[in-house]
Amino acid sequence: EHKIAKRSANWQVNYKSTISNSEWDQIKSEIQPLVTQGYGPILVRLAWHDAGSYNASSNNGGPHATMRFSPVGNYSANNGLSVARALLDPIKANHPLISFADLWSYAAAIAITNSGGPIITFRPGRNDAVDSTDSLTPDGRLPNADLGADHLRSIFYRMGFNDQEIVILSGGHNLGNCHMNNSGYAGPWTSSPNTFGNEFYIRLNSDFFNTYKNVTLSSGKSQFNDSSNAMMLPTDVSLVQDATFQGFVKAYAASKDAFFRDFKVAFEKLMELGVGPGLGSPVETKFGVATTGQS
Ligand code: DDH
Repeated sequence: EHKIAKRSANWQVNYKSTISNSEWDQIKSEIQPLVTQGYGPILVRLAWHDAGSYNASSNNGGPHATMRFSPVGNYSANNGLSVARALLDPIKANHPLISFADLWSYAAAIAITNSGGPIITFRPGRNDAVDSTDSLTPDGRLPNADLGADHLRSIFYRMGFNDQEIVILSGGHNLGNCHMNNSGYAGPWTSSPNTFGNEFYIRLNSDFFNTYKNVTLSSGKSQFNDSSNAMMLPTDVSLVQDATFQGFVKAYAASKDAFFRDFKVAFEKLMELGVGPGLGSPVETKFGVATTGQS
């Protein structure tokens, strides 16, 4: 952690002055086909797992691309994310000045922005761990899907989030699927897993326990499925079992606008855990729109 802190100041100055607006736009155009081919959700999961290693009280962890190294890359929570890293590696090779951590975060912001979600502001300047001991965080910093509300609180409070932000960020599950080979869970949360909306909350809020049944999969994992095999994890279900969480679920089921407004803020905070101030000006995330903010 200390190596990162000592290196960051000069590194950021150098970095911000060397990537031009047109190069940022080029990077975005190379990420675009990954999103249109349906990889948006796994790119979001990659950036979230990088940032979600943060510990606010010790100010260590956070988005420094430690997953490139063992042991972090081999933590079971990160199963399957080598696929996402491999998709982005050629873009890093074309643009060696961007850090891995920024590339992952930029790809996630681009995926959400262009999948029907709110416009996510991306600011560059995250530095990369240089080896397996640099910024190393212990296993167990990401949520365990088998557990409940107390566990979610201990994991997300550690990152510096509150109860409302736990519910907001869990809305990441408006995108994507569980894959038996990665996690032992299976299926999408919504009817359109490549479109970001508020369906996750609408489902949790509509007579959930009569619509979904608890099922045990061949992996031994227990999840909740509806008749079309849309799924919820035990941790997702805890969002309606806990009265405080449930209030926020109701609010976001009722208003997609409220969810988008709050998700934008919370996701940007997640992507910047432990790395701001010192980040550069925003870089455009919307397809087909040129970056003007970066000099
Ligand atoms: Fe998640 N997530 N996540 N998640 N997540 C999985 C997939 C995806 C938990 C467990 C799982 C967030 C919070 C939690 C995304 C985004 C976010 C999978 C399935 C599991 C398991 C992986 C696989 O089998 O391939 C748990 C537990 C929590 C929690 O309790 C809070 C958050 C906060 C986000 C976010 O975006 C901010 C996305 C996207 C996916 C879909 C990936 C894919 O390949 O599709």
